[in-house]
Amino acid sequence: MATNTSAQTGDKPIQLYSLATPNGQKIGIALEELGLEYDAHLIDISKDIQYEDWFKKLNPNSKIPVLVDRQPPGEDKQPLTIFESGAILIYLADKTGQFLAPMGTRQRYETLEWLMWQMGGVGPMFGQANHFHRAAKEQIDYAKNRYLDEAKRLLKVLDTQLNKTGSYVSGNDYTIADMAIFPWVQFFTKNYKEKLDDNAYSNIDRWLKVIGDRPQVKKGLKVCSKDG
Ligand SMILES: N[C@@H](CCC(=O)N[C@@H](CS)C(=O)NCC(=O)O)C(=O)O
Repeated sequence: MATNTSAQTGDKPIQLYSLATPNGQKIGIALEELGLEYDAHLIDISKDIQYEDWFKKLNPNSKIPVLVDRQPPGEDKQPLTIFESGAILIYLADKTGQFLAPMGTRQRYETLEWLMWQMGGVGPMFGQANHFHRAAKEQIDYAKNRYLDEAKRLLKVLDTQLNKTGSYVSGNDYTIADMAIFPWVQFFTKNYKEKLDDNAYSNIDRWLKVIGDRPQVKKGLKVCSKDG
């Protein structure tokens, strides 16, 4: 099978290598919200493109998303390559001064706390729940229950937090933490609706609607989608 040896590139300042999975969608949403110019390159992980040498040079961990910025801030004008969706969100927020409060403010660390909660909890647990319920070659009840229970617990934590703030995840402002959590929670509550208690997450329902109605979010969710 012929494989690419170098990264596809376009002429925009930012090059995004991604796929419209929840981890990829976070970055599509952020780029649309920030109004930045970018070229989007679809990486089909079902075809193992992430294991090709050119991609491993961008991310040695062989996972989407990856972002290359040819116009990074600061003295060093060399292109900046960055992987891990949480790191990319912090980078874009710092580059533009939007959706993350400035250094030293309490608000910044509250947002980062919830961003890390998504990266260390929601992503891995929802991902494993989905794997054992939908993709695993064997049916392993222990694993199915363990990850589904943990996903439900995390949803309850989020619902309680949204009840407390009455608006967005880390307070009154819409931030990169909302952008990171939204695609995973939307995916999970849609696909596992029959396994979740009815009306258990009314604060999440409100928040999903507010964010899901944003035109930038609607557009961002489709970036690098296989459906075009
Ligand atoms: N912690 C990483 C997770 C990225 C990740 O798991 N990406 C998946 C798609 S959602 C992937 O590229 N999987 C390909 C593979 O595992 O081979 C991030 O948030 O960027």
